[in-house]
Amino acid sequence: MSTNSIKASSTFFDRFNNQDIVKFSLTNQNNVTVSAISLGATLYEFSIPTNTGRTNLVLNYPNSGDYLANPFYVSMGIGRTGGRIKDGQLPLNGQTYQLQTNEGTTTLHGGPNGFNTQVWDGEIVEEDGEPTIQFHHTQLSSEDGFPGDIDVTIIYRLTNDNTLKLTFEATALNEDTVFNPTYHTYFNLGDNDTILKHNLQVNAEQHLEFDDKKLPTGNFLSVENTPFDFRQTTSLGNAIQNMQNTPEKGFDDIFKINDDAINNTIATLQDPETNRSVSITSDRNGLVVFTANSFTKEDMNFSRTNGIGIPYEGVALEAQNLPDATRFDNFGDIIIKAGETKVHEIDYHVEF
Ligand code: FUC
Repeated sequence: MSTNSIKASSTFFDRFNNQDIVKFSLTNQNNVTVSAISLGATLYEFSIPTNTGRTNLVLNYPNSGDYLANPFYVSMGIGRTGGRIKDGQLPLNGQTYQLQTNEGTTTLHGGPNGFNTQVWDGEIVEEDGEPTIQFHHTQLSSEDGFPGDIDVTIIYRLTNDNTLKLTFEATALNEDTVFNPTYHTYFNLGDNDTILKHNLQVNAEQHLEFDDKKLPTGNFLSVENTPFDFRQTTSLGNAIQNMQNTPEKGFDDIFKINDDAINNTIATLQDPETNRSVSITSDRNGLVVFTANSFTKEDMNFSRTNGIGIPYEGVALEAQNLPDATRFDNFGDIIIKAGETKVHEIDYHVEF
């Protein structure tokens, strides 16, 4: 007889590029379900029971093909490196590696063959008496152009206090390389089509200055007296309103997490209408906030909005190290030495 308090299952999801895509699910004692599909190790569902049924707090699509039909990485696993690398040129150990590019001259989110494009080997693995979802993939240098091959495991653990713990483990198999994965999770906690009524709090005194390609210049800007000031719980709708004079008409920005918040709560998103919230814990110094300003009606087959995309439909909160970190001395360490293993964790704690 099983004594697990977390229930696990796996089912066929669909066929994509001649491969079976599998969906794995975990459900806790409060009837909270987390599921993931093997394409991109994507977070597919983080659903809670409600008075009328269930609500999924993350954006998703019905088919695997929908995920790569647009450039928005909807709730997908991102790696080797989240964010942009200037000119696709990775400085490492005094050398420069030319990577594959996928946004003009820039390498974005691991490039055109990044983690999100891979079909991961998934399985339910019991750990400490509870099931977990574990995705495994060996990312080859010959595949994505980064130096060295890495063995990567992404683990989903769900607790009975409604926390999803995402762990990334990477071992550099043969050369020094870089590892700065994230999840491109778009939350919409409410019952509306947009997040404009949500509140956001971010433990960041500073955000990054960009050039005109959204590449970091290396300068840190104070959030004080700007729409970037989320130190106190702030209306996201008002903040977005105050960004209407920017090309993005919203946020697509990188916050530098305060030192004392690292390994603790870095940000909290809440929907006052439904009283639902998610708090994010991370062991790294960056958070991208992307308010889905440029979502398009076409090519975004969202389940939530019946097959169309809507600007501000969700907010992507991408916990990671500051991007392009080997270019700047003070951005943090994303290097894995040959033979070494590095582990990172992002936790989402929901309340409802
Ligand atoms: C974020 C942004 C990018 C891009 C992507 C889908 O990471 O920084 O601009 O639009 O999301």
